[in-house]
Amino acid sequence: MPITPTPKIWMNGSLVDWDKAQVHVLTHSLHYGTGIFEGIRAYETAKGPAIFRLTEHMTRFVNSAKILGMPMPYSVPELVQAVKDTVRSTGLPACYVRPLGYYGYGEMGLNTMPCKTDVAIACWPWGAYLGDDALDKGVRLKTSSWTRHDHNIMPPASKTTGNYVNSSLAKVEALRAGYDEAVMLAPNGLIAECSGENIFVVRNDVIITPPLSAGALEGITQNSVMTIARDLGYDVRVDNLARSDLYVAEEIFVCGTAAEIGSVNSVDDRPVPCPGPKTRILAETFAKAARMQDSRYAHWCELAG
Ligand code: PPE
Repeated sequence: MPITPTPKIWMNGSLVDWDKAQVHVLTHSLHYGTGIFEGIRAYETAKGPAIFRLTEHMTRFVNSAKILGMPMPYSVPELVQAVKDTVRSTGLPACYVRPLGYYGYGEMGLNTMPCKTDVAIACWPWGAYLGDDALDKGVRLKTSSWTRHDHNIMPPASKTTGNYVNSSLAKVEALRAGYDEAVMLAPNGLIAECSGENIFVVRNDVIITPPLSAGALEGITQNSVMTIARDLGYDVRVDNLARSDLYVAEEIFVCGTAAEIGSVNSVDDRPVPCPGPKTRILAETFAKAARMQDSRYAHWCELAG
C-alpha cells in the first residue's frame, strides 16, 4: 500500500520534515530485525482527531521493549504526548500512526547491550487494509503453511519488527494462492491469529478468540471487541481453537487496528456464513465507539489536542 507523505515525523524528541526523517544504512535494526512498533488509528470526530486507545498502545510499545530487553528512553506519558503532537502536525482529521523503536547507527553485532534506542513516530492516511468490502463481502482465509513463532523462538507478545518476516511470508503465500489473508497455527497446531489481525470464531453461540499462549498478540481491537460483545450480552471466551472449529463456525471475523473488523466468508474454501449477525453489530458498535459516538466508550478516545 503506497504511503502518502505528511508534513512531519517525530524523531527522538523533535518534529522533523518528512523527507529529512532518514537513517543510515548501517542502522542496527535494519540488519537484525531488532525494532519494535505499534499501529494506532486516529479517527475523525467533531472535536478533532481522536486517537483510539493511545495509552494502551504506548503501554504495549514499552512492554514490547521490555520483552526484548531494549532500553526505552521515554515514559508512556511522554510517548502519548509525542503521538498527539505528531498527529496534530499533519493537520489531518484522521490517520494511521506508526511509532517505531529501533537500535540506530553506531554499533554492529548481535550484542545489543551497547546500542542506543531511537524512537520515531510517523502518521499517514491509511484506508481499508483488507479492502473496502472486508465487512460486507468478507475475506477468504487460507491456513498458512508457515507456523506462528513459538514463545521460545520469537516472543509473539512483543511487537518486534523481526517477527513480521513470519507474517509477511504467510500473507504473500495466501495472496499468491488467491486468498485475502492467512490464518496461522501455533507449533502445537492450534489457531494463533492472522498475519496482522486477531481472529474471532462464533461456535454454538459463543464468541471465542485464541489466547496469547497460543501465539496471538494481545490485540487492542480484540480487547475492545470483547468488551463491546460482553456489553451486548454475548458469551465471550478467550480459549484455544482447532482448525476444524473454523470449518464449522457460525461466524468468523478478524480484527486489528489497520484492518478494523473484517468478516470472513470462507476458510480453506469452506464457506462460512458472512457477514454474520454478531459480526455486523460488533463492527457497527466498534465504528461508533472509535469515533466518540458512543458515550460508554468515550474514555477509549484520546483527543490529539
Ligand atoms: N496480530 C498481529 C500479528 C498484528 O500485527 C496485529 C496488528 C494484531 C494482531 C491486532 O492488534 P491491534 O492492532 O492491537 O488490535 N497489526 C498492525 C500492523 C499491520 C501492518 O500490516 O503493519 C496494525 O493493525 O496496525
